[in-house]
Amino acid sequence: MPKPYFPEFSNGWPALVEALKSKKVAVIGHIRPDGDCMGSQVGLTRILNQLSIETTAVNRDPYPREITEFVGDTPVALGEAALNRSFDVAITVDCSAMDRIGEELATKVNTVYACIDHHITNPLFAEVNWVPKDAAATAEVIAGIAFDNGISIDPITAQALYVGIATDTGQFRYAATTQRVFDICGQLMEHGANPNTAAQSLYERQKKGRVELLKAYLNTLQFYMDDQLCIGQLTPAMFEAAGSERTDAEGFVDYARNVETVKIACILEEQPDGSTKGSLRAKESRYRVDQLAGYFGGGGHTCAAGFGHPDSPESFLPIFIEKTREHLQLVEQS
Ligand SMILES: [Mn+2]
Repeated sequence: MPKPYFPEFSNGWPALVEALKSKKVAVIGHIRPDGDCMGSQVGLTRILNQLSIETTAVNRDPYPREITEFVGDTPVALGEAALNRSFDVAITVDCSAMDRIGEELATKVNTVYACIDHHITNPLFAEVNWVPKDAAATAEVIAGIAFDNGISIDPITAQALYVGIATDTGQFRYAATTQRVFDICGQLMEHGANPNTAAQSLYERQKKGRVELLKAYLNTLQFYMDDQLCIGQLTPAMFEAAGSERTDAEGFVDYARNVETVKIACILEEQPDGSTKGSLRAKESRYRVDQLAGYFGGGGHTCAAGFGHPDSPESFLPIFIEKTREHLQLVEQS
């Protein structure tokens, strides 16, 4: 695929850099950060610092254990430090909406100058919005724009951006995995990204607690609608019994999604306050779980979405099954 990767946004890069000159910049990611969030924050923060713009990656929550090592010597303010950090300009990365940065940070940030993202439901809430909805990862957007502008990146930046793309594409399996993704990853490797060491850190250092949690989670899986819908459950008690933490459940929904007959998979997770968090996955993009999540006030991508609901999982379950039934009928008719 010929460059430029993102012509519609890359032309705006020089103006963005100009606007940030001599400002203190915060590159803010979403709560409960994942690989793409970390990779995008680390990547953009390092690129801006390289251009002598004082920039820090700011996140309400710390990064999960598996991805912390990719941060290297990047300036970060995470958790408590994020709330105390002062800055002039906010840029959000991988945030589908303003509230994804978390309530605590949102009260500090009045306006977001630039929003770089790839979520189909993004309402374009910043002054500058770089949100190509066909991109597989925010890290793909950042890497592409950097390469379009001839920026040379260091190996830590390249590896972090690579991790963002590798994780958000489900290791290059999801529908958004285009030739552009591979071209950009090839260019990231030229700059020092290493798929093998990345994969070892991401996938081959699982804690025993995660496997214990997985054992319990698999026992909760239930099938509905002629096995087209699979729902799993997680509770605070399960995390405690397994000696695991919230981030250990990352990817569990795929065990439900990967069943041959399943079109839509879901985890209903009981929150400490008794409410429900839903994580949705679709086998194909036409099943539009972003719309299904939207019925409950959530959003996301066509194949991966989420929502929160005030009811307990137990009382919400029949409501959810009924809505999914209606939704799938509409999809099949269209
Ligand atoms: Mn992402």
